[in-house]
Amino acid sequence: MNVISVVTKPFPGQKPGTSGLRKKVKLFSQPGYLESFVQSIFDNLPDRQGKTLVLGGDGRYFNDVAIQIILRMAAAAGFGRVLVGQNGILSTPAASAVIRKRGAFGGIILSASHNPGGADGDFGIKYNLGNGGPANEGFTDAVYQRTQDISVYRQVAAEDIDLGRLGETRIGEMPVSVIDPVADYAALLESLFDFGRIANLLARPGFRMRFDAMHAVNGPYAHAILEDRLGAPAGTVVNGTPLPDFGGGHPDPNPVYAADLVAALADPKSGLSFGAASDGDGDRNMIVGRGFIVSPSDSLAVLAANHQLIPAYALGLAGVARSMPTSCALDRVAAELGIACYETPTGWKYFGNLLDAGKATLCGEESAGTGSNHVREKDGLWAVLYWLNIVAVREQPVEQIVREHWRRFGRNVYARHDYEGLQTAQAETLFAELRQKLPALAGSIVAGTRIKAADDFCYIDPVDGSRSERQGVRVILEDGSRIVFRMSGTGTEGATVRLYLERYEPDPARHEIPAGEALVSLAALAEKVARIAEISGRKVPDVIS
Ligand code: VG1
Ligand code: CO
Repeated sequence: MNVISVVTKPFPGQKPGTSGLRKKVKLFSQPGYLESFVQSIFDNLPDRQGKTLVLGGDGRYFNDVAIQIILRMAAAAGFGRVLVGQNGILSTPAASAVIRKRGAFGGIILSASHNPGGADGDFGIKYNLGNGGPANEGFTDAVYQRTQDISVYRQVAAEDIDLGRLGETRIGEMPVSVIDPVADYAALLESLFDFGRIANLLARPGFRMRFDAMHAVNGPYAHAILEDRLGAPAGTVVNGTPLPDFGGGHPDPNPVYAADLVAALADPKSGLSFGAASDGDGDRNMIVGRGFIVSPSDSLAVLAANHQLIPAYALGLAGVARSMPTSCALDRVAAELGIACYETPTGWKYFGNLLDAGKATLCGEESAGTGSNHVREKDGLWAVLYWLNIVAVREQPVEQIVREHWRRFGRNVYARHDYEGLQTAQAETLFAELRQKLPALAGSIVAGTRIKAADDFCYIDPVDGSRSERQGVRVILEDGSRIVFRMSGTGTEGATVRLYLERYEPDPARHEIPAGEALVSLAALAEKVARIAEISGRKVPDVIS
């Protein structure tokens, strides 16, 4: 095999964040940038010789170019085979499913998820282990170390291969299988849910669903599963053709970026009763009822509380897990079920050990990512099918299901405020001040409210004992209300600050009050504590979800 060694240099800042390395396409496409990072991954996989690697991405701009580069490098690195999604496409949960089903050594997923695409947008890459889940911090730190002293990368001299044709081909001497990106994943989902019942629901005259794929990767998956297998009428899936720039949109399923879907469900003339959307790489979801948006933290709690209705989970949940900023609605369900509820830092990589060890069956985050032990990633279409299965069995609209849940468990009123693209220096000042204040905050009275505890979340993994520090500042009030501050680890421009607000409301008569209203005083308290508006000059957040 004709392996060429190319001299390269360390590029600054190749440090993976919450979910892999995300940077502007302009940075990623400069000579040697992607290559240095990929070689740094391979250099940390000493046992890769002869093994199988899975490769695919969300189809964004530069996906096709990057796939060909990585194939040439995988061949030079001695992999035995690469399984690549047709046209270079694999949603994040589908990649996880393929890695697990085919017993692959690991996988590379090309995605910047919800970040905008196109030539001026973002690109991203992450490595997943043989369990199908994102590599842990130990691994990503080691990759980052390697990027800082790398001097050479290796590739085979070979032409681009045709990724449009399914079947076997080669690059250099290494076999490459171009696989159907949907098949393994769809079969897995079919094994978890009651497809017969969901199909009946979709055929009911009074039930109309819309799935907005936001021009991102889930289009082909939603077409195949919802329309072809489950018989939803053609047109159920909208924006279903993946585009390299996501049609100029922002494939983040929240009330701001999926405003069209929310408006359609709010309009009685649309006849729609169930709406759903997913993000750039298909791992997150939004569920919308008629004129009613389900808060992601509530969605997770509802899934857990209704597990007995789902074939795959009917026998019980081993435990559940949520990220720290996610509301405690899940904890209340776990307490009633008598199972453990784990609290992890933000990012799916922290759920992997709990899932592998059989400690948790369902996991989720407030950012609309939910999933289970069927894969090791969050899974957008899985959540949509789970909800459809619940609606099919309970024969109730989405809003009623959530309101009944609140009546039973109380309502964890919740909101996340995102301040996007602040100047990095401002955000750093904000967090430096906040962290400095922490020791004095606990026990003090701010705006007439006593603060019970204040800390910077530190996680000790219950399976391998690893420590992750500085995972978000928590301020807990005497009545159990919480304010959390975090710096986003997925953005590529400036710094995005997230503020999370949560207050428990047991009184059903007060469940009608909109979250914004119910959280006004908590938001004011947050401003007193952290001075986000004052420091940044931003009067209101860019996104409230
Ligand atoms: C955000 C979300 C987090 C999620 C991560 C990756 O991270 O808050 O819950 O796991 O995105 O999701 P951050 O660091 O920006 O808050 V995805 O679907 O964009 O890969
Ligand atoms: Co995503």
